[in-house]
Amino acid sequence: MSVKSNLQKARAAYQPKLPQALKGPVAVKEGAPTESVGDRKEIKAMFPNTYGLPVVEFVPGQKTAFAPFNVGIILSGGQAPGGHNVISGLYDGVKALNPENRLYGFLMGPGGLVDHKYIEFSDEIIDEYRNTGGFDIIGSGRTKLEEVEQFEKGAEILRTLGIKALVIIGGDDSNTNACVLAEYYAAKGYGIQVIGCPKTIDGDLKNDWIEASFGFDTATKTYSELIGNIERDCNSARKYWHFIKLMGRSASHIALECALQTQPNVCLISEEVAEKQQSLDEIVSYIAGIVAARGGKGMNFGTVLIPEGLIEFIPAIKKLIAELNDVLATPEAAAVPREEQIEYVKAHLSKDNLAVFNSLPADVASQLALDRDPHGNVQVSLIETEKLLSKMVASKLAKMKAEGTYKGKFSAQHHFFGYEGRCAAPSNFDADYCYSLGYNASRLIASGKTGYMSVIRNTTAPAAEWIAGGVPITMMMNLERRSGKLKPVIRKALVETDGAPFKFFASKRDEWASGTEYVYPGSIQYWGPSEVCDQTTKTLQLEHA
Ligand code: FBP
Repeated sequence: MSVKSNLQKARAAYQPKLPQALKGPVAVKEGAPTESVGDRKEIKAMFPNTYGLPVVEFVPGQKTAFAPFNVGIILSGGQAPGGHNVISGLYDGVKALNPENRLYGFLMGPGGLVDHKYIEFSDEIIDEYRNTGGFDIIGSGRTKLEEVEQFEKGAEILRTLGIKALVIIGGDDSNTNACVLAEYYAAKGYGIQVIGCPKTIDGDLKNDWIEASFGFDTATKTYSELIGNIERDCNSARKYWHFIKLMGRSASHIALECALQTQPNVCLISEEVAEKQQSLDEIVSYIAGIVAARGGKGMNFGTVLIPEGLIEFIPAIKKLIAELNDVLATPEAAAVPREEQIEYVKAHLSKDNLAVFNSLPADVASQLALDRDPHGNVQVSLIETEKLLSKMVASKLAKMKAEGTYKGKFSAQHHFFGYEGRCAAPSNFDADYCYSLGYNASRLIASGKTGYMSVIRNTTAPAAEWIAGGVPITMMMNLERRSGKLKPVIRKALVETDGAPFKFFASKRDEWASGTEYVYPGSIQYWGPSEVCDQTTKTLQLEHA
């Protein structure tokens, strides 16, 4: 990196805040044995060495001398702001335990572990990346670590480098794999610990113990800045309806948080669509109704937020995807040439699902049928739901016009915000939170833990009051159907329609639909009054109010 922006230069000097308990030597306070969130008997049988471990909390302790040890780290899955700070926190944490300790980074995700591609971090490398966005320090990847051969290849390089613990930074799937790896190494008696770290802008890796996955704060603030700017343009020109799709593969936390920050005219929440068993037509009618009502008052403009994963939550399409996943999971399907796959799929779908499949626009249907990520998920970021919906709204309005129930004008603009926020320079919250997660991971390693996720709680309080510790990953698991098989996975946190953030939104949305109540959050600020620079997300505030 040769030329740096002035912000980068100034930001490099920022010293992230740590919870009080991590500022000196720590002692471990252990809770009671834990149980998984579901399918306890089965999960216990699958994880005999890492099941039932206690939740741990770090409290101030006595200074202890540690013999030198080495640690490895992997960035897994989609980028999220703050990843570099997890690494710098871990680096500072292991060096504080013993300056001879070494930290290695495996390149381009879990694949780097298997292929033995790595670097050793130095002060120079770490200092270059402190408080910066992105994962480019070592790169990330979506290779799924699940085969014994991969585990053994990993163990080979970990032994060669004298690594006693591996930290995997990832979302629900990657942390599930971290737990499987921890269990494998424990069962084999390899003496290699594995620690997970909760990352994803999607915000769907959270539960009673994980208050937020890192990156959610910065990404939603970045999208909200952009949405606010669009709203202001929209309210100035008064001639467009802006359809904005927001990343978040499954859960609608990002869309909901952005709605809370910017007060758009419409925000769809996939989980509500599923709960109310809404059809695509009902969703379109809902939006068209709002467009018509505003048009009736001469307001032919507005803003619609659409969660990326919406399509998968529409019950009829959800059923179709579930069957498609099973149909596509067979070796026979894998052998079918790509150009013949649509016909193959059609020949193997049940009658009802085939009817739904045939009713979809051709590009959406082929997107659902063809592309999967390495975890078997539909690549919803490639489906242009914002265009699909606006097209359908336009035809509904044309019909309403013909019937005399709509008199306005409708012209749409489309946007998709995802990549714009995944590598933004971390907000103060993410910079502090991530640094603390990494530093905390070094303490979990030093206390001999494996199969744990690094957790920092009480995050709506000032950083000094944050609670640091670890939660056994098995505690968050249940069995789910993936690629046609029941697998142990971390339960994904979807938006809860009886939760405080959704309830607040639901109490306001009619007002926001009929009026023009836009809020313009502006860009993330790193210096200035605390109420501008250090605010957590509205979601976190409402959940902890
Ligand atoms: P992770 O769950 O791995 O953090 O990634 C989340 C995400 O940003 C989703 O919001 C999005 O659907 C997906 O990654 C896109 O990933 P890719 O760019 O690899 O297609």
